[in-house]
Amino acid sequence: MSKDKFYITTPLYYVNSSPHIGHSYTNIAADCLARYMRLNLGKENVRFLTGTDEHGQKIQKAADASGLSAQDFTDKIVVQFKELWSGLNVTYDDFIRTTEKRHVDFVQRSIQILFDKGDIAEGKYEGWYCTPCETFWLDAQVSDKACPDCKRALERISETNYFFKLSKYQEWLVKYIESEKDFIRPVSRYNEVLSFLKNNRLADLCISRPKQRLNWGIELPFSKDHVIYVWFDALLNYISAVGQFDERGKYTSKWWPASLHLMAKDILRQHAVYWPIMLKALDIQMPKTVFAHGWWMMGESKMSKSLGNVISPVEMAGKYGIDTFRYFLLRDMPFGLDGTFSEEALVKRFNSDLANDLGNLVYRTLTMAEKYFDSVVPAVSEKPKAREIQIREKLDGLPEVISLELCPETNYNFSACLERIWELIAMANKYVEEVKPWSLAKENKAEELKGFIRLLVDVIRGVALSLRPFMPQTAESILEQAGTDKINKGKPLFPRIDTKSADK
Ligand code: ME8
Repeated sequence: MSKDKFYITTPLYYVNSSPHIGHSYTNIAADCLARYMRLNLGKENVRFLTGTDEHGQKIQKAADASGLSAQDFTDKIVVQFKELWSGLNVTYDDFIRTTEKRHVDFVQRSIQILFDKGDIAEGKYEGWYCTPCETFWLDAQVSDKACPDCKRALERISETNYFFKLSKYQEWLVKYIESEKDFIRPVSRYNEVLSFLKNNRLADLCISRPKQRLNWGIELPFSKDHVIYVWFDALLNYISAVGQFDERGKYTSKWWPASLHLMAKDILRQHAVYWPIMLKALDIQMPKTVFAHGWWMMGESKMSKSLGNVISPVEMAGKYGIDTFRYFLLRDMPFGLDGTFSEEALVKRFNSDLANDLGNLVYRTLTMAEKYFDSVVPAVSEKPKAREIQIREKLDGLPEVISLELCPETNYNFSACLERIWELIAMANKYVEEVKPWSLAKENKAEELKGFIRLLVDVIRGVALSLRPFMPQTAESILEQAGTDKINKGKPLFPRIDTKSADK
């Protein structure tokens, strides 16, 4: 794919229970980048894919517990994901479910290609299995019959299965990663994967499950007794959604290779080891970047469905507003690091960054334009003061600053972008205090007052334009109020939350 196209993906989330803040984080980040790229490259050159991972033992167990068939259960939960994304203004271009025919057919074709070329072979598996993680473990990796990752009880299994020859491609993968510095980001994760690959021999990957143990999955085209391992099925979505194989097994797509696969660090290994090897074996190009962000924590633990310590994004966005929620997630935790979620921290940011800084600047600017100029936006000053020139320089530089922060080299630093925008807001608010426009008015300094108000209007317009990918509703609302020659002041954007009475 050329540089003027952008294809971004999120993980396909398991539908074993409702989405939480962790899932909304990845999708809001992806949405922010997709919106940003649409503004820069044109809507038709951006593809944003999300969806749901619906096969496997974990889903089967959740369906059993709910008393529904697996299909009915997934049909029910998938609605919650779709509603959440529209409720958070997440503008995906395509939503793929791994139970859809387009995906099922594609997966069977892929696996047949790999089988025919000898990269998949039958073998015997004897060892441990962790159902919540859907992961096999060897005797040597296990103590106390507990999963080395999640510490929950393992099951002992012995069965005939099919194995994908990961080991055959290990050396190639090491060389590839070494030659492509942008392939895994951030750098800490790059180093982690590389050192794992250099210090461990990859075991071949068991890519089937006997139907007697699990039949909720895609059937192996060359064995009626097996379904395909959920990870092998799910990863292929990134290509099944955007292209197809021709009769000779050559893959073609308008969008592939992906520009960016987003996820958290929990599933980096699948994306940075299994996935490139699967693609290589299928003779398909590598994605440009695999980015693993950090975790939202609750105290000391990761927020997770299986730990049951989740906070509902629907509740947070409902209570504080969609853009407040988006702002908080993108601003509070640098992309790539972990962070602790707390409602208290969210309210604090609301009151300081949104009510005091942004909301205040917009409201006071529009109020002054209304009061002093009858809502008509005055002309730019012909004799700007040094401080005004400085503020304008900061304003004019914003797009460039943001473009430098939103790329793999700088780890898609949403937080830094917002920080830069807020520096401008702070400069403008401070300038209002310094200039004291009410005294300019009193002293009849009309020219100065005009230039001053025009500068502020330009600042809030520029802030709104820069905020479009991050806080789309807020940006639109500011532009509706201040975007044209005639000001159209609305209500304050972020009325302060009274924490004292909220406590009571
Ligand atoms: O792993 N903090 O699905 P999943 C930040 N189906 N992000 C979090 C998070 C947290 N506490 N918890 C979850 C799967 N996430 C597979 C993926 S892809 C082909 C198959 C987000 O439902 C984050 O993006 O467990 C993480 O990688 C993903 O949800 C895991 O979602």
